[in-house]
Amino acid sequence: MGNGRIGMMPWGGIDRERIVLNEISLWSGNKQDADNPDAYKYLGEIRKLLFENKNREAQELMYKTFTCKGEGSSGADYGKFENFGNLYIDFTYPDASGTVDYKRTLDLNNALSDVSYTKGSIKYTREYFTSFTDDIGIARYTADKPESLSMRISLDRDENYETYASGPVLYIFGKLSAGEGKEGMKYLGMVKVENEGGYLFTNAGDIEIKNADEVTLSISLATNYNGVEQEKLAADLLNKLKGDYKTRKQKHIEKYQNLFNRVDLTLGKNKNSDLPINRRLEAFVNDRTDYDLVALYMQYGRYLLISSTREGGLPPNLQGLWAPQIHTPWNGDYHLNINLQMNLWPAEVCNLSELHLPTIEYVKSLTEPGHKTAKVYYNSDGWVTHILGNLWGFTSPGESPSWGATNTSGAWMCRHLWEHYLYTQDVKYLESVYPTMKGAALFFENMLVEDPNNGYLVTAPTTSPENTYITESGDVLSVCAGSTMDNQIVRELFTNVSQAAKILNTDKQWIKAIETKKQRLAPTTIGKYGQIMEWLNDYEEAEIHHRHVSQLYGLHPGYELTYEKTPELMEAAKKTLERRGDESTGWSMAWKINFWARLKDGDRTYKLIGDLLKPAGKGHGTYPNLFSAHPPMQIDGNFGGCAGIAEMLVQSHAGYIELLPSIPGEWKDGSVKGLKVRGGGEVSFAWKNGKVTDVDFIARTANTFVFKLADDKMGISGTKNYKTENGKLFLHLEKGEIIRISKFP
Ligand code: FUC
Repeated sequence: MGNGRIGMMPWGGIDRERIVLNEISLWSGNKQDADNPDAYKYLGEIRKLLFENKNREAQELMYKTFTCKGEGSSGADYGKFENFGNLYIDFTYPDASGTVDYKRTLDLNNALSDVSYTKGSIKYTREYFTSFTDDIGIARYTADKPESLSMRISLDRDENYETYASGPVLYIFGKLSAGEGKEGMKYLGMVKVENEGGYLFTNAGDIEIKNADEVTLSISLATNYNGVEQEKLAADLLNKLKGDYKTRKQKHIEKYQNLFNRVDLTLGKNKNSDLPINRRLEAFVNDRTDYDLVALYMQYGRYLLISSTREGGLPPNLQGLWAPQIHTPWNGDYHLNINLQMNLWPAEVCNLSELHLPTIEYVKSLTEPGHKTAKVYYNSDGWVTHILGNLWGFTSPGESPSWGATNTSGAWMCRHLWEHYLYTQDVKYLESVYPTMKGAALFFENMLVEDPNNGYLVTAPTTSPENTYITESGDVLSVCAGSTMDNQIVRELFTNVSQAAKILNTDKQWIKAIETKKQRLAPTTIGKYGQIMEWLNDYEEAEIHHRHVSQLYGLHPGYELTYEKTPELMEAAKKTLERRGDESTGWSMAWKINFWARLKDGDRTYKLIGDLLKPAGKGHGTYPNLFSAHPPMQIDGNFGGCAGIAEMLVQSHAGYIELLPSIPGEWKDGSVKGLKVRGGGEVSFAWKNGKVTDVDFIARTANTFVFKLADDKMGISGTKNYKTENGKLFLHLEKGEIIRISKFP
């Protein structure tokens, strides 16, 4: 459960219930200056070594000089997203006989969860939600016979906490660690216990309920991030609770549904579709006709995004906001060489555009520290950030150049700023993010350097995220100049910033300079295996099945590669994916779903969905609660998979809107409602025998919308303002106009 700020995971135990609590801003660490002031002195030498093909020496020098100051991501200053604590409910039952009819549900339509079971002759029911309206968590316990509920309620955490009870309220509070001499974050959690019938006893550290008819826990969590008074906030939220339970629950559902109900997907059920989700996943291994599971997975991704971020809040981190531990893997941070980006892939297409904004605000907040980092390391203007991202504005390179040197992360994030504009066409918004995009471009305008071996302007030093290559002399290295991903990202950034400047009618001269530099970037090139080269040299990769497929950035999320513009590169992209293989970490398979969808191979796309949904066990795939397994659990795979399913249904990146670009042959019939397209439209349609039948399209903004229609025998109603040309339909629509495209009778 989650409402974009607080997260809860009720584990549903019968004798002992554990509810894992999270709050999105609960981070240890604090602001730090991690920029190494001496780094720039070595930049020239590192580049010289690279251009003399002394890559090993360049890398060695980088390890000594061109990293962050201090311990980087393992340091106390950097910090980590931490679990808030655990709420335990230990039950005593009047009838200790065995449990039957146990059932646990997560209801995506209403953002509710429940547990029910029978012990002896008594049926017990629990209901949970994290209220979108009251901003607190709820756990409610009932039984179908009076006086049947007895329980002990307590709170704990693995470290840095105190807990006590006073009256009907349990408290947990503490202060997290930060770097030396720094103030750690403070937090306070309150659980208010209300019983109907029976007795409530307050002990020193817990609350006991005896023989109640009904018990409700209201869970209020707060931190002092951004100057909030955590004690006041936690108490205020509880004090403000008004109205009866039913009304409050109804309001929660309504607010949630404002977002969730925008999209609907129907793909068809089979005999397995009503199995419990763990069994359903197992059944899917051998029988992939449970198409409804795919629809569910897409909606689950939307549910998770709605639950883990909200306007005015923070982006979803590596665990979304569902960390069961203090020491979250990879610090539960904002990794910026694929992970945070992937979390937001569904935002626009899946009609949750406003949920993109917290991440966009986060990117804006990096420009100030990133400006300093740009100066200190590269003596460049603008701003830069590398792969590590935390709550505290960390922008320096990571402590190990093999993964920490990538400097196109901020530029990659800028595609999110631009895409939000493409989907909303909101010029005022574009104005507000233009300085951030421009700052990222200024950095590369200054930082790019000519590679004397080929005359191209390259990023140097850099890496192709986390992958290693083998040199002719047998060295296995990461550091290089001008990786393919960097070239594609910088080309895209320069293109987008030029377009933005034109729309905003500004920076004419500067844009010319940027355009000139853009022409001098290395093109995406095909190598000896017919693959897309990952580096400027056609090196062998040390790990052929490496999880990152950064050289295909231009296929997805970028769109430098399309069948229309670069047919040979599209074939080379297929070869690249064949060489890499399908099975990998959760997020890597999710990315491959998107790649194959862009390659318009529906059957292969579906095969990858099967790989992603494979029961994870201890490996990669999907856990029984549908969380993605890197392993361990990492939320990006969920979001990437969700976006990939949308990408199978609608694409709008290549200058036109295409429906069903990449569904498998076996998805004969289906329908989808409410997906968004670039240009500012919303599309709903049905298909039969793999062919689109009816399309309802709403222009959310005035524009000319171009459709590529497989079937030209379609009729248009609702407008006369259209023409068809070369298999494309051009519709000029005013804001709010609704049209229907349907098959002629
Ligand atoms: C990237 C990936 C890892 C992991 C980490 C959080 O660095 O290479 O696989 O997902 O992020």
